[in-house]
Amino acid sequence: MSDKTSYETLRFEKQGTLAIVTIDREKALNALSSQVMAELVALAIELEADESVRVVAITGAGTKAFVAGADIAEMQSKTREEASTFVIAGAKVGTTIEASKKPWIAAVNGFAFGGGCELALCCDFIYASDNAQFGQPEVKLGVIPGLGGTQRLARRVGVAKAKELAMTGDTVNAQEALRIGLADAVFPAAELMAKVTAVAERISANGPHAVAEVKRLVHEGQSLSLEAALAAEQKSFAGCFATADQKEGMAAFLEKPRRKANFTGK
Ligand code: CO8
Repeated sequence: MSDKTSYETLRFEKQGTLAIVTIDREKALNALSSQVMAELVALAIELEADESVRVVAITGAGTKAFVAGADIAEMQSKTREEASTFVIAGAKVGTTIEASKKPWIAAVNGFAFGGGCELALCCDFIYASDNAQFGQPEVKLGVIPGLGGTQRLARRVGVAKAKELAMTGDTVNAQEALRIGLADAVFPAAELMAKVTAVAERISANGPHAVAEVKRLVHEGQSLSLEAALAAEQKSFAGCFATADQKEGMAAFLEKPRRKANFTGK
């Protein structure tokens, strides 16, 4: 695993089985430049290959912003073709996180606007600090959300609420985000990373193959019929019985005295 010097716009650290990725452009409120997006994909691929990492959290440097959007200064002069390249680079970040076998938690520690809100939506769930704010203000700039704000947001908060947010560009605070299902939990800012670490530890104690399958099935099921999605779940359930983790998990439960399972992800 490379160290933080490999990346100019990101920092990361490992706390046990949790990798914490920090977008590190505090002066620009951690805006997503092409460089940030390329580095995020490269780091995500590195973390995927690292068996000691079971959960990834992503957050923003400083106390003000998670990510205040895609980099407006970089986008301003783009041609249609250049904008297409830019948005495809953003899409790659989203699909890399979604295709990861590891849970990604968005630790939203401030503004999550535009591409920042959309980046959080690519993660498996969103924990927010009580000073967080969410919004899709792209229409105020004469553009639309391009990293899933018309799609992942609608799937998460419903069609009408997504339209309302993306048409008005209004922002919502953490409590409202919680109420509409955009944030999954809200904590005092000082406690956010401790809560993320705690949930990551609970997930890391579980069978990695099973956790990865939950992620894959829920994600893929969004674009399948219920019948097809349930069939995929049944196939995956049976497949678990060909893993060492199933043998270990059930043996550990049934042993007297009962013991904690020691999962290997095999
Ligand atoms: N891009 C570039 N720089 C930014 C961005 C941004 N999105 N947001 C803030 N900054 C910079 C400011 O320009 C400023 O820089 P400087 O000090 O050099 O002038 C610095 O960060 C601090 O910002 P402010 O002075 O504006 O700080 P405030 O506390 O007054 O305001 C706000 C904070 C409310 C967050 C304000 O900065 C703001 O409104 N930012 C823009 C929010 C926005 O419109 N986001 C959407 C951008 S478009 C987008 O995300 C498209 C997504 C789809 C792209 C698909 C590919 C990824």
